[in-house]
Amino acid sequence: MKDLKGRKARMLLVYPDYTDRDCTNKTSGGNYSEGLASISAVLKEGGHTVGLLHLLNLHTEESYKKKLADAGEYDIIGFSVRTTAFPDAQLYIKWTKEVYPDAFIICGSYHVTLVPEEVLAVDGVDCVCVGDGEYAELELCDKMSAGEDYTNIESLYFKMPDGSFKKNPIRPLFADLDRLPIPDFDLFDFDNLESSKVGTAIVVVSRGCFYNCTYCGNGNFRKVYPNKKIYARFRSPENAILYLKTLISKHPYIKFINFRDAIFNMFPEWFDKFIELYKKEIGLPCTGNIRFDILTEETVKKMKECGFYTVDMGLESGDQEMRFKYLRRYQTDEMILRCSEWFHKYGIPQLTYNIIGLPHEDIHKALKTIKLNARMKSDRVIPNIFYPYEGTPLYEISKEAGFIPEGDFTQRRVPLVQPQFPEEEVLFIEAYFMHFVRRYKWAYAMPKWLGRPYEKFLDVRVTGRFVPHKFLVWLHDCFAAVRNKLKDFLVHNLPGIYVKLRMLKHRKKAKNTTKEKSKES
Ligand code: B12
Ligand code: SF4
Repeated sequence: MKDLKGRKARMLLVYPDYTDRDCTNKTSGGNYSEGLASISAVLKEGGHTVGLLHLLNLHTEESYKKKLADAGEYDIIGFSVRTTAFPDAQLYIKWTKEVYPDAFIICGSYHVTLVPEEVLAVDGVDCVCVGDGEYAELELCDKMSAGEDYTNIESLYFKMPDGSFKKNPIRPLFADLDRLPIPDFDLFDFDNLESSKVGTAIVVVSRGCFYNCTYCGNGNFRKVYPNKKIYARFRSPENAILYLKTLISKHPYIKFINFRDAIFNMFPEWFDKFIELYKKEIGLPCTGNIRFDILTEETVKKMKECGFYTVDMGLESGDQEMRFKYLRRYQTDEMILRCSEWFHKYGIPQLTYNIIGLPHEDIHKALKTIKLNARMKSDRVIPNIFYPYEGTPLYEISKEAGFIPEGDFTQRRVPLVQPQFPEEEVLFIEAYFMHFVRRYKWAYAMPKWLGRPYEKFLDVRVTGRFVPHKFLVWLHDCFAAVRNKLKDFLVHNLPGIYVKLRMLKHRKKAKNTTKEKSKES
């Protein structure tokens, strides 16, 4: 039992914040994490000290130990562990124990919430936090500081001296997010975050989501709480504005707001009220994740007025059967196309998120995703390769079908091994997604007598038996490496030019959309 004998606790948060393990030399400013900034604000309010070890790339033992030593001395070391960061986190925990054998190690975040016992079983881990962590950690710091028994704290599981696990009940969620302090943005080297460099702030004014998409962890994250009904919550519109004002006053160079809330328009009434206030009080160009099925034309019109310069939408699959049967996203093609028309009408460019390589998918179904994007006239598309998160329904479906390979698949480019949708085809669709969306858009814009044969020609170029998928993927990888280097160079050395180019691009897009609109009318 650690006893700080009346001294306030010092906590170091370790955040492995990278997804590409091959980029040891890549310099990245990293991402903001609302969870860590919120924990820090609560602990600091309680008088404790908080530091951050923001790991922006895969570290070697030597570089990690040096960074840890440079960070100074701490009583508690907390690791934020999302699923794909878990293998590396285990290494960092081992190396931490070698440097500070007496450090108290706690792990939290999404992977821990999904499989707490698996994380607690890791050598060196003393405790794990299931679900939201602010007040569990505050209690831990307070009790450790006062020399009291801390093994009864709600939401924490402990490894006891005899190796057994002590699992405390999970504390109920509180409904009112306004009782949280404004996050501690300065925990991060905020001005150097990836987003700050392009004048953007990543903002999260909510917790959770009440939908049940089968590939997403949210359905399981909420199950851990005794009062899971209130899992999806937002700060009040007024408090969310206060959050933004605090952020902007500290970092006045912020010119764009990127709301990363799971679904920004989850509560339509809240959303309508918030965007009215936002228009009056903030007015910066903004974007966020929007769902089709709860949208009205009136709201889209208000979004334009309040400053939405683009919207992000999860389309995920263009095959309606896949959406209904495997993803539990009950949105028809008609509904999607109707909402998309509203965005065109009011001149808000659309970005869609798409998943390739879903269980039971094949190249023909994936082609439908490309085609639906083309019919929607999506302005930007992000194709992601499906990753089966443990504990999600789609993980179980993949496992049952025998698509999950043995051993560690966290670093595979295509995690599922499916005979009907081989790796090279998945990678090909991912690589050439935008290329084909553009071409199908042309096909749909042509008169039918020309568009139809062109569409058929494109179909053969995607799904034809003799398409050299593997070679084309290799070619694309070479091109992407050069393009990313150039973007990195601009962001890190000439950020001003990068922001200007980005603004120019958005202006050009907005102009094109207006032109298209006037042509249509
Ligand atoms: C905003 C967001 C982002 C932002 C910010 C990321 C971040 N690290 O916070 C951006 C856009 C950068 C992002 C990127 C990615 N994301 Co994301 N993202 C979200 C989202 C929508 C909300 C997260 C959030 O801020 N919640 C609010 C905060 C307050 O809660 P929190 O982060 O959970 O933190 C609390 C607890 O977890 C806990 N806690 C957290 N850390 C620690 C540490 C300790 C020591 C303790 C004790 C407790 C603790 O206490 C916190 C306060 O209560 C969630 C989905 C959702 N839940 O709605 C997905 C989600 C977290 N993302 C996910 C993924 C996969 C990614 C990417 C890997 C995607 C990709 N392929 O690039 C990257 C990873 C980037 C990274 N370095 O983390 C997954 C994670 C799944 C998993 N099992 O790990 C989620 C759950 C969505 C999903 N698919 O299910 N994401
Ligand atoms: S709507 Fe988004 S955040 Fe909510 S369950 Fe579905 S994928 Fe997850």
